[in-house]
Amino acid sequence: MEDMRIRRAGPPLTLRPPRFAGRLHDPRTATAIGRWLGAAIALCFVTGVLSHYVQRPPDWLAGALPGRPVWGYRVTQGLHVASGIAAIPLLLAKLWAVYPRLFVWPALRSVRHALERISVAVLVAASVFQLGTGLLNTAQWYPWPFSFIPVHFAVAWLLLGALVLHIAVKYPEIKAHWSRRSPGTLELPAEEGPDRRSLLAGVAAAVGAVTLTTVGQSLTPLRWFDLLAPRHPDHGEQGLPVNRTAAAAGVGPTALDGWRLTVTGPRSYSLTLDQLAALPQHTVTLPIACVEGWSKSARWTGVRVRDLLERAGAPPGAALRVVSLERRGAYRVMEMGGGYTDDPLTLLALRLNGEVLSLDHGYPARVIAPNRPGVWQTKWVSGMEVV
Ligand SMILES: Nc1nc2c(c(=O)[nH]1)N[C@H]1C(S)=C(S)[C@@H](COP(=O)(O)O)O[C@H]1N2
Ligand SMILES: [Mo]
Repeated sequence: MEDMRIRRAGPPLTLRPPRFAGRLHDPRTATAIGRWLGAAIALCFVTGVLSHYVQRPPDWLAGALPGRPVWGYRVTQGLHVASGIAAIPLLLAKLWAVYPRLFVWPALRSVRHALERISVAVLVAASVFQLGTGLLNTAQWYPWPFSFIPVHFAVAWLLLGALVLHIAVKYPEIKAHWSRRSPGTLELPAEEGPDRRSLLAGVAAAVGAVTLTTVGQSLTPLRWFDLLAPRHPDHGEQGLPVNRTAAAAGVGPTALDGWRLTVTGPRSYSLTLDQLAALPQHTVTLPIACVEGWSKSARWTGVRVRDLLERAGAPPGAALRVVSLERRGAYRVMEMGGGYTDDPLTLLALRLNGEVLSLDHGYPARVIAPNRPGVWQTKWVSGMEVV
């Protein structure tokens, strides 16, 4: 009783949201950062969708995927991971620039305003989710109960939808603040001011720093600066990083006892390693382009897959299923469309950079094909089936 009386006597109790002034939280700053963030997300989305369909093509596409350019997947996946990493400082800066709007009062002014706030909430949640899960995936760390690929793919579309909606809703403001010279609203300062320029320069420096210290994992001329990426192109036996070791895959020397390659088709056969090595050998230079972002070119020597298929009586351009010795694991069985099997660059490789494949690189035989995700460069091959 006493308390209430005293309070009633004082000044009226009102919730006062914090006030934010200055150029760093104004729409011009939000627009300046937002367009770079939008560009990074757009690039990340397009390359991500491409990567998804190359890795998991629907049936109608599987036979049509091309082996050229040989570096195609390396470039699109490198861009996907680089644009995602660059988007992280941009997203943080953008959220910092606009967070005062969390405190707008009244919180909901109209139905339209409520919908706008919900769409921003979805946009922020989807962006944080995509960049967070994507970054952890580059480190092969999956601290969540769901399967990464389908969820990352689905949320990408949610993010795209929320982003398109956001740009549509904000279009008048974006237009007014797009360029320094546009008159926009009256309160827009005519000149940029040192504070905004320093903020934008700081954000650009952060983007440059995270890019420079990670992009060398796939853009190998910059590998000297690759300090922060999980993989370094130069670390790994025979001059190539290893993604999954033989020990991790449960492939030990005993698993190799009596190894033979079995080719199943109209005229099935099997070969020992010596017989395989006695067939015509070809050498190709092709990259492993891992979906996790690292990539490195290497020299591979082995038998052309199309020669092996022809020997099994398969028609040219037949699709193929490849089975690994590995007992479990998502990449034990791989399917390959006719575009790859017919390609003279697609090999069942026995040697890497001039040496017999090490066990970690897939001894005794592994697949190497052009313009394909690393996950499908199957190691420890034991069987090939004409489909
Ligand atoms: N059988 C089998 N093959 C596999 C894998 C696997 O887990 N099992 N990992 C793939 C992945 S994700 C990549 S990036 C490449 C890496 O090849 P490397 O370890 O020889 O560099 O192998 C692929 N081949
Ligand atoms: Mo990979």
